[in-house]
Amino acid sequence: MSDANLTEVESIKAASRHLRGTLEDGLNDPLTGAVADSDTHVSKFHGIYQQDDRDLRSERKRQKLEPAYSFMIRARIPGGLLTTSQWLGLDRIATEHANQTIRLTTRQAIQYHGVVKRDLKKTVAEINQAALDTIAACGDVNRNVMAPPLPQLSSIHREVQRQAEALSEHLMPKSRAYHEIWLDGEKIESSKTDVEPIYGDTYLPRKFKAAFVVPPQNDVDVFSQDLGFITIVTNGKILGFNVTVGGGMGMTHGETDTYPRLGDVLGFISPDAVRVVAEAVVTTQRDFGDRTNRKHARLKYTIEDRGVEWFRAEVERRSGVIFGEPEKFAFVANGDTYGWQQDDVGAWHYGLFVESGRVGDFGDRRILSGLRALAQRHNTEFRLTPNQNLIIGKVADQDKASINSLLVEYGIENSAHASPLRLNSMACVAFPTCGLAMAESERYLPTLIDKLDADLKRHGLGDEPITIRMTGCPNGCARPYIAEIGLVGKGPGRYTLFLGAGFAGGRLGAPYLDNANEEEVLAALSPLFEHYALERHEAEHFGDFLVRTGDVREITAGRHIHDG
Ligand code: SRM
Ligand code: SF4
Repeated sequence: MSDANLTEVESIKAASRHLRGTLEDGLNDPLTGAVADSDTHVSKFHGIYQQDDRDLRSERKRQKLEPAYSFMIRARIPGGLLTTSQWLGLDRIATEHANQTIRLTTRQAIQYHGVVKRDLKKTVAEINQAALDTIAACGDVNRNVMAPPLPQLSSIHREVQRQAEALSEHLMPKSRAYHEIWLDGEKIESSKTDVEPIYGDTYLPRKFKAAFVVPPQNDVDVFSQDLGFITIVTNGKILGFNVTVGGGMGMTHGETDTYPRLGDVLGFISPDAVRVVAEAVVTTQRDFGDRTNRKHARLKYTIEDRGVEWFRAEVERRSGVIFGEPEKFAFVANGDTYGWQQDDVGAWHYGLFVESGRVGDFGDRRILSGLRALAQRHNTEFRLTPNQNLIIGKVADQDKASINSLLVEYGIENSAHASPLRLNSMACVAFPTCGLAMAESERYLPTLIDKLDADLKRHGLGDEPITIRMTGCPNGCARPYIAEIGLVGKGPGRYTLFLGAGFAGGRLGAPYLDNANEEEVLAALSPLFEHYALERHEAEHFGDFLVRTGDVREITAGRHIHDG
């Protein structure tokens, strides 16, 4: 492949001297709130995105001011596991340097929004003081490794969490650039002294995502991951993992060669083969992924183009591991579990619903203050979930009552505001911070749910769990293509409606209505709710019903999504 065909980001990575770029100079330039354009790509590998307030964009332009630049910072938290003292550190940073909120993400991590350039270095340093970091939270590398958020529920979950942490560590970039730039680490004179044994000098062609899952809950949406490990348990012990590859959500409206895709099961491996197989998957994608077109650069297209058989053979060759026949598994749901649950050693865990993952104080619903009070009084664990929620973990019997009263006092216990539809909802960030948003998401979905809830109640479906996810653009950050109702932003107030996905994340939804406004979405869904209320089988989920009755086309592979 000639260098001339490579994307601009490839040249930026190559010239960055292992992720240094000219970031330090940019941080020290007081004349602008931004960093150099090329450094906006480099900073992503350090978990940092330059953004500007899109609510203010046109007014600032009119006044001939530079955009209201600030930065989003994402921390890396394998499996979403935090101590309460780490949480208190994160809370302090949100209050002092960001916009007084912490955003729980769809990958069990957290984000800050609104950090201005002069506070960036301090903020990153304080995140590190909380024994966390932001390395590889973004960029063309392996991102936050997900793991089922109830590790205390069994020894299986605890072991899977250990695997996730080890994999996260193994696939971290080895460049010292992060420590030099953000933590005043010792400078390495020549980039040549840095070595990236897994990634090489230009890292991966595109982002890469990995997750572990423990059936029957598919809370991490394992089929949406580039690389997934489905835990196979027999007689209370982990036998090994079925490996999945080639999942991904992003697509572009109107470009039919882009599509969401669910991963394929490659085969079965033993627990000690996780690391070597993961590395072989990553290096195969490193060497064969398309570096000439970022819209075609994810692993899902490498596999789609070359075939699963080819990919399996290549991974086997590189790893020396021969895949066994996949073991049987079954998933029941891709959402979170809520309320109190007790684990195998008697401790309690409370699954707390956090609407769109936004932890802040909103009128009577004071989530930030409530979680602060809780963390100050109780030495528990906080566990971020893959669906933007939080589990208050490892609670002793005698502390349950006090935690219950705090949840009530701060107006945040689940029953205070959550219908089954809302409990199964997710919305991506979108406006005002996301530079790619085409429509509202986090700020709008709650209102739409109010209206849908009213209609569901009218049809006697108020207690029915239905998954609904919204994104402000087709990139799919809230995994909308595997929600029974998926709404994908197309323009201001306009969405493509996807229907018919599986309740457990095993089937993609089909586009049902394009460029629809609220009225059109409600009008399209109401007769489908009515049909569902009248003719569903017992315990049949909405998405399955729509496909069985032919109301919606069944999608058997992502590449067919545009066929209809
Ligand atoms: Fe995402 C880009 C937010 C999970 C697919 N995502 C972005 C950016 C950084 C916009 C940008 O590039 O300028 C968004 C920042 C918004 C903001 O203001 O904060 C953004 N993505 C998010 C989060 C915060 C959504 C949320 O509401 O929680 C999630 C952070 C996860 C984390 O902690 O790491 C988030 N993004 C996802 C997921 C879901 C997942 O990983 O399970 C996906 C779909 C799965 C996938 O990767 O295929 C996802 N984000 C994308 C894409 C499309 C990638 C593609 O292959 O086409 C982009 C755009 C891109 O990469 O060019 C994107
Ligand atoms: Fe932004 Fe689009 Fe992701 Fe939403 S789906 S956060 S609008 S990139």
